[in-house]
Amino acid sequence: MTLTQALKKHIKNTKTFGDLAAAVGAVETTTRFPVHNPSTGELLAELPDIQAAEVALAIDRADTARQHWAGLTARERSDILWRWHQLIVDHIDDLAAILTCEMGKPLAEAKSEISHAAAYVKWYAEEANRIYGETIPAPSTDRRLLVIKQPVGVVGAITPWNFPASMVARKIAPALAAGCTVVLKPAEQTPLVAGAMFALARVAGFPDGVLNLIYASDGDAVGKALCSNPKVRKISFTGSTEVGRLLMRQCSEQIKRISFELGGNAPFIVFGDADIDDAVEGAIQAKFRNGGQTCVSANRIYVQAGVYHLFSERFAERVRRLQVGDGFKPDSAIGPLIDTHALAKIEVHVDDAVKKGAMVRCGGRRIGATGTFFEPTVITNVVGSMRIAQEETFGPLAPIIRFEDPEQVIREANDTIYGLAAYFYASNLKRVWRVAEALEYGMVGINTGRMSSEAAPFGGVKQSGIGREGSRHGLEDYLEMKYLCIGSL
Ligand code: TXE
Repeated sequence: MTLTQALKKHIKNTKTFGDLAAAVGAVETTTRFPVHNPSTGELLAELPDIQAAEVALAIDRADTARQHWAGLTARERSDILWRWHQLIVDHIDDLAAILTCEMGKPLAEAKSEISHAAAYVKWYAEEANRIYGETIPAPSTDRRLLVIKQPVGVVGAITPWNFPASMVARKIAPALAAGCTVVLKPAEQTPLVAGAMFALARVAGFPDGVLNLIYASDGDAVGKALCSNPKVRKISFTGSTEVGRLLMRQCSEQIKRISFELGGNAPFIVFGDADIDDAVEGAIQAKFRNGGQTCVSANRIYVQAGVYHLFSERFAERVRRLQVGDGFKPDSAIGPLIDTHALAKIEVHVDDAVKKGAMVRCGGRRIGATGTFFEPTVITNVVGSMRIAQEETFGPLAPIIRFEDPEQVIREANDTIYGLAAYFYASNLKRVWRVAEALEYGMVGINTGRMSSEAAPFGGVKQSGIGREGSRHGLEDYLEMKYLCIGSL
């Protein structure tokens, strides 16, 4: 059976884990949990539901493989990463189809995510060769002072369902390039594309034990097993701030290294001097990509009074044209929400805003009885006391807030526990610098609604996280620094 056939079988026929278990290097067990297609409710697969004892086995495997992997040359690790990258590119159609099946996003977006995932693997295949140390001018002639970089060790990685392929690549590729071994637990809603990527990694030639996959429905149990095991030296997590807090407490027991990418509440500010058509397109990108289920989604759209009506009209008009439907239909721009909890949350946010005086300009309701579809929604007359202005909605709901004073809007934009991404549109250069520097966020998009790149550091400040992913900074998070002092020369 070819790999492509195996992957197709994995999602189409495999109601039991079957022959792909060996191919993906996943830990096996007898209990199963189901994976459903959110567009149709169809059962896609039943996967092994790993418990704590089996997590310990996976950690042992990663720990045993650690010295061999770290002992290879950077070039050898890089070559395997390159092969993995090429295999991901070669199987983009299958991987995208698996992703759309289990997560629901439109096929074109799924393909773009797979390309993005491949770009991370390529980037870190290159970076693997550039892990440099330092020499330090010594205070006396009989000594030499050096700094070398070494892998952190076994990494526990936990990923979410909203970008189930690119989050896996963004964590695993730098870890492997640094010489770490990995135990990954993908989100229980979207484990299949991770399995497919692991299958390709096996073909690429990663040695046994370097990559270990944990399929599990109970994130809490796996999290505890990873955090409490002294062989795991670092936890890399993307998900909710609530779980991030919990993991941080658990990691504090053994002072484990952590990288966290958590929730956001991104402001998107349109100043009076902005190009309004550009700002509308940027807001569509920043709000509705992935159906609004992104941590960098524009959660609060502030528009200056002079252009408020013009922007709101054009934006609502553009949103009305967005088609919602099954991700496999070519005209679908927005797929389903991930589950019924997400649907319920967005309905609560709409109701709360309407009760407090906001106006629904378009959308506002769930669609149909099958699947978890919600109309793309624009709400105006929003004020800071409404839940949509304070909490991450994580869905296709765009609240528009009017403002007068540029300094006041900066204060409001910063008035949140989060600090991941912010966006603004303006043309005055003095304003551009002032606002870019004043926004308390890890990433600021200026006259753009899209900024994620493998070449740039992605991550947040405040309660949005710790550390950065992507770029050379993302590699540093998987390296320890060791100071060497050579005496008696
Ligand atoms: O996240 P969880 P959920 C935000 C977004 C969303 C909310 C809830 O606002 O509405 O979080 O989403 C694993 N120990 N983001 O419930 O629970 C879980 O199995 C260890 C933002 O899906 O944090 C999955 O693999 N792990 C975010 C992963 O954590 C645990 C993306 C994420 O699940 C665990 C997703 C535990 N106790 C949601 N509990 C982003 N930054 O993009 C769960 N998990």
